[in-house]
Amino acid sequence: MTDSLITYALKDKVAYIGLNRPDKRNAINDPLVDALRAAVLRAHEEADVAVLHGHGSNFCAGLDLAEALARATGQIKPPRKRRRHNWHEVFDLIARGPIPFVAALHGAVVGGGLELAMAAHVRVCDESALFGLPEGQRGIFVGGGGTVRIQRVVGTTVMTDMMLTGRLLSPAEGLQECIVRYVVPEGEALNKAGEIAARIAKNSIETNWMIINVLPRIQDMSHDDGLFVEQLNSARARPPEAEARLREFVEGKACKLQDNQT
Ligand code: 1HE
Repeated sequence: MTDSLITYALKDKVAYIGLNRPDKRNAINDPLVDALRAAVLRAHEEADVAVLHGHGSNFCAGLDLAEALARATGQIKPPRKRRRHNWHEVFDLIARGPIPFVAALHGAVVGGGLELAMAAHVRVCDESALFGLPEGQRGIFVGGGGTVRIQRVVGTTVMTDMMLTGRLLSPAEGLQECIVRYVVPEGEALNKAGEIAARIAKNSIETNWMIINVLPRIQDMSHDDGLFVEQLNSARARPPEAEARLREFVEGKACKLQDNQT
């Protein structure tokens, strides 16, 4: 599927979803969010892992500021009834859906673009990446789940600094703050993300689901509740796929952990 705003390709069990509005630096407007939702739901159905990337020289310049201005000046009418913010809905489909997402980042990864990236489970960037939250300069506030998702990863101090100063973080700083886990030479982020996705696709689908759905929920729980939920899930993880995988190891047919090095 290639529509004007989002590209979609399925390779083996990995769906590649590309933001495709390079002339506007992949800024996110409502039609792009709608197209992203359709692509994510399609990947949920037919892929075991997805890679999120941006076409052109940037991953994403965040909220479409022209659309935001049109909304602020009443050229775009607000909906008659309140409903869930469409970014929250779509980013949560990524973050808490049935399959892991790997983000391949380069160029500007700012504002809502950073919020989108942080909805992915593994993030890779190349040396051209710059991470920022320039909402203060634009007179707006984060609205794509950043207060929850970004703040939990980088902490209040770093996020407050990013928002108050609008300073752009380098790939090395991104690594230090766990915004990304891998930094690769310029132009290599998509390849690396594809490699990581292919590896994740070899895992049990059930364990992948638990990793991305149980871990963030336990993070919000008390110690006691967390251990309880862990027990429920580890008990559930056994048959039937686990049995086959455990047997494979016991019979010496499983791949060695040394093969996992990147
Ligand atoms: C845009 C946008 C956009 C570019 N909305 N149109 N985001 C920002 O504050 C980032 C704003 N963008 C930039 O700072 C720069 O564009 C970039 C550093 C990303 C790239 O610079 P550059 O020199 O490669 O491109 P450019 O010349 O600035 O922009 C090219 C075109 O993209 C130009 O349009 P044109 O018709 O004049 O060619 C720009 O207007 C357009 N463009 N970025 C709309 N963001 C739900 S809360 C989330 C809150 C936020 O996301 S705040 C962060 C907003």
